[in-house]
Amino acid sequence: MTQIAERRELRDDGLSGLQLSTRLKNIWRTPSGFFGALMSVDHKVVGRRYIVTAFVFLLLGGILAIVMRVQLAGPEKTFLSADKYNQIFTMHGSTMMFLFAVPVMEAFAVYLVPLMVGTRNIAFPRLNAFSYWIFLFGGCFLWISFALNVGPDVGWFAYVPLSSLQYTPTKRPDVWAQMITFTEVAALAVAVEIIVTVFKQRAPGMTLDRIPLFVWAMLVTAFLVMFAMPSIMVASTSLILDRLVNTRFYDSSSGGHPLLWQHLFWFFGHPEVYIIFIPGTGMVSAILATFARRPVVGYPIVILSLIATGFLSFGLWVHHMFVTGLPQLGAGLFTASSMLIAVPSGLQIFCWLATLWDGRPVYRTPLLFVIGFIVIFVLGGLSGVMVASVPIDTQVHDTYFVVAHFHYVLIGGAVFPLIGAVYYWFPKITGRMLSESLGRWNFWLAFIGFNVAFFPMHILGLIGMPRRVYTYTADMDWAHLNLLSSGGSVIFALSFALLLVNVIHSLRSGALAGDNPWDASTLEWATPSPPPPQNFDRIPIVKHRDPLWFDNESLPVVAGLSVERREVLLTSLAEAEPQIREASPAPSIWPLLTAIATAIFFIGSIFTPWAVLWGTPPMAIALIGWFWPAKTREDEE
Ligand code: HEM
Ligand SMILES: [Cu+2]
Repeated sequence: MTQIAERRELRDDGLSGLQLSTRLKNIWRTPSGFFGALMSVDHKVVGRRYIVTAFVFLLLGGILAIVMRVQLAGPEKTFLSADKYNQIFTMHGSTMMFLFAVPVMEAFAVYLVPLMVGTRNIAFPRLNAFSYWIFLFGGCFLWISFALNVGPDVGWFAYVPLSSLQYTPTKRPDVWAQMITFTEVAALAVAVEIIVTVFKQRAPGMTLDRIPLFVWAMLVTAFLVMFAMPSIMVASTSLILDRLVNTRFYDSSSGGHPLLWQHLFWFFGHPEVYIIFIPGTGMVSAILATFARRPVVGYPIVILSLIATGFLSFGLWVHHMFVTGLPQLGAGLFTASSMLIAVPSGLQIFCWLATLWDGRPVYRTPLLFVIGFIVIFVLGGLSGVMVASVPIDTQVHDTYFVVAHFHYVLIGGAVFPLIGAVYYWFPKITGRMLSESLGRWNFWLAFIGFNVAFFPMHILGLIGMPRRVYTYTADMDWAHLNLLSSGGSVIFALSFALLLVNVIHSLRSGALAGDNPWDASTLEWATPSPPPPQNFDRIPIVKHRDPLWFDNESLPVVAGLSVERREVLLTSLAEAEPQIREASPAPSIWPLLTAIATAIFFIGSIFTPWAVLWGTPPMAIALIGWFWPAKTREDEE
């Protein structure tokens, strides 16, 4: 304390524009060089890495999808063996769910949420870096195992007893189970960061009812992650224990129960689809407001729907288990709750339609993807309400009808908004625009390709084709529809190739974007594109839900933050009143080292329980390095 009194620290109110900007840049920048890059704790650097890595996994998962569709294009093809097919559909489903869909949404949040709430970095930036590394190692671990022919082959939900030691004595289910642990640790870390960033680091004046809808969506998602992920980590860890040290969690002959697996899995698995879909709705709301040229109709309704969806999503997991012989009352209850959740989703859709109706829509590529989303997602919702009914589900369970249904909701509900989001935020992230004409081609190929690929699967399911079969005979009459579906898949895949071409072309020679190319209303567009390391030279004061539309000339700002060290402004939870200036951690190599130690621990414990013992000291050492107190001044009021 005495030191502080001795010398006045330099604050941002003592500097002019350019001086301030250069000083802040120096304090907040990521160290240069390869080693420096490994130390980065900048949410934009980590977010970008996260997004690119998740898209690489989309590419890998997509290649597997095409490989499956080649095998199924005609009867009795021998392109893939049954064993390879099992590994491939498991790898496809697991990659898409755990390495693409959830991480990519979190990645966008890591990049965008701090910008949107007007702060300089995410909360717990080192944890953020750790989260990325752990996700990367988990993904590589799964794919390297697959390359070594120990890729999991028990389906993306790895049901026992199939995944038990008795029926699958290889290491394949262990690989799956540990991949889960990696990715869920990463997801939980990001969830905590998002919640704290939104609750404590919003710009002054951004009261709860001025938070952008995308941020609200990510906040609700973060809570879902916190409550859902532990369930599957418990499940996968007890599976490993059963397999490795002979516990009997899932063994009915010794008092365990195989259905315990299904309950634990789906208590996570159903909220999981909302963990993927709710961020999609946030993207949709952001894009719609900008291109309909008006705020989304019914802001409070949308938020309440998000929260209601979040709560309800934990009350319907048993609809995945209708054919396990439930008591009738239970089946009725879970049918009702499954249908109930269509209500808040429907409300949101009406709010979006009203926004379009009442706005002056500009049909640029991001908006096209949003409209594609509405059409496809509603179709997926319809087949969803169908399978919520026990008699229908009993009929179509484990058929291609279900494969059609969940691709409609997953790709319609998450991938379409996501590609729209790529077109929308790419200029902010890279400083360059994507080509609009390629974008239109991208959209139409995706929309047509998707429907041709997946609509016929409904019919295939209804005429009896089961999922997870590696081939079928000619006399089944499934050949034509399968061929059609495979053709559609190729068109759909081409649309992604076009996106890649567009991205590469734009990175080389795209038009420069400027700060706010779409004339959008939220704070991320108040920064240069791409944003500088400190995000904002001066922290804005928010007086309106759409600050850039209503305070357009010059945003009011707060002054008084240090320009000698990394500092963020903490504000109160509801009213966002300034409370305290807090130091924000500097770059560090320890998150990476901790992640390496953790990875060795996780992978080692597939082979021997002793890994838990010898795996701990390196982690402890890494954590001590991570938390070693640096000399920083105390936080000030
Ligand atoms: C190029 C686009 C895609 C195509 C052509 C495609 C195709 C397929 C096919 C044919 C199956 C069924 C395999 C079988 O039951 O024999 C399947 C399963 C699955 N797909 Fe996709 N898919 C695509 C994209 C996606 C995306 C984006 C996601 C998630 C976000 C996803 C999630 C899943 C899941 C969870 C399964 C279940 C795997 C299992 O049964 O264990 N797919 N996909
Ligand atoms: Cu469900």
